[in-house]
Amino acid sequence: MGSDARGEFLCVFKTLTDGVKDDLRTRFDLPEEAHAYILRSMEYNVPHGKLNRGLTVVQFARDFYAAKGQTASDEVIFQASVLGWCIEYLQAFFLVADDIMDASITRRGQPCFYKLPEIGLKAVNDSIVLEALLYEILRKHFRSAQCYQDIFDLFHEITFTTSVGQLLDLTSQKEQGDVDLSTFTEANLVRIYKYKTAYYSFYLPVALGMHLCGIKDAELFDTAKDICIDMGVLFQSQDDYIDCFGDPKTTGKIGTDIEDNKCTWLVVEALKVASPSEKTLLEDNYGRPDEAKVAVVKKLYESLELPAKFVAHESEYHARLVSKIDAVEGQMPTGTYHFLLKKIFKRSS
Ligand code: DMA
Ligand code: MG
Ligand code: MG
Ligand code: MG
Repeated sequence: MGSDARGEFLCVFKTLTDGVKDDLRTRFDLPEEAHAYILRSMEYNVPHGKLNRGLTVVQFARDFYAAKGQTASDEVIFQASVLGWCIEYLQAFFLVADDIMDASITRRGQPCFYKLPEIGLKAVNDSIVLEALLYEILRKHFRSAQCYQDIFDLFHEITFTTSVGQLLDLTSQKEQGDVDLSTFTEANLVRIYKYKTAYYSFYLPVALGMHLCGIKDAELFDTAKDICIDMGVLFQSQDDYIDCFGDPKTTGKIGTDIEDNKCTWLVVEALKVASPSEKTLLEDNYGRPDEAKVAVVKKLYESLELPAKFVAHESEYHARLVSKIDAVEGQMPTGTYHFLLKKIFKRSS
């Protein structure tokens, strides 16, 4: 999918935004200022990411029809784009809230929404408005579609799953300064990854594409889930890695995991090889909002050769995913999985 696909997808955002603009006017008796506030939040928080989740729905529709020797109609591509934007709204809703909870500073190369002096904790409500807009858009465009109920349920189910994942992420940390290394286990890590990231980032776009294309076979959804969850686990380990070792100019966000006492790939991996004195060093420096202490942890990660271990981990996961995808060839179109894998393998943003 080239840059024109991204351009076309962004055009649909404009159409949807114009629709929301008009609907807000007829729906509520809003003063101009409140109307502008909602539109600003949408423009600020929804369209500036990589759009991988949204574009995946469109890719799935193209691949599904291509596998039958057909071309997806403009109507199908538009519908897939609407669903894609619904995921991007869902993502905006999660991220606005996530940045508050993680005390983050920047997102997608701009200040986190709550960090804007005129926004602050109003961003809590703005995240709720973004979620509500998803369902407004969905109803407007899918109310009479056969797949509406399934899609509606799926969005709710996966929102619930993701919120449970966020809860696990947030409660895996003790309070700042209270470091309990025993909770940083691989089992806890994978559970957090699966629920907070994999379902909404990978399974949701594929499953929406499947519903849109009329796929009903529950086994095919299970197969898709299996591959997508693995991909999501890889993706979140990358997110953890670049939180510490990425370049904020490329990632668009300044890492906060060490300060925030998070259960991450890096800390779990460090504990597998750390000596007793290195574990004490972690206990004394992890989970504190102190630049010097964060630097001590980063240095420890480097001396434990975590960057090299990460390269190996990524390649191993990639190889496993390729064979999983190869194994379902013929059962379902696999182009979308390769599209996703290509987007994420060795990513730096
Ligand atoms: C984010 O995990 C998960 C959700 C559901 C938004 P994270 O806090 O590691 O993400 P980021 O690094 O982008 O803040
Ligand atoms: Mg975060
Ligand atoms: Mg978070
Ligand atoms: Mg992160």
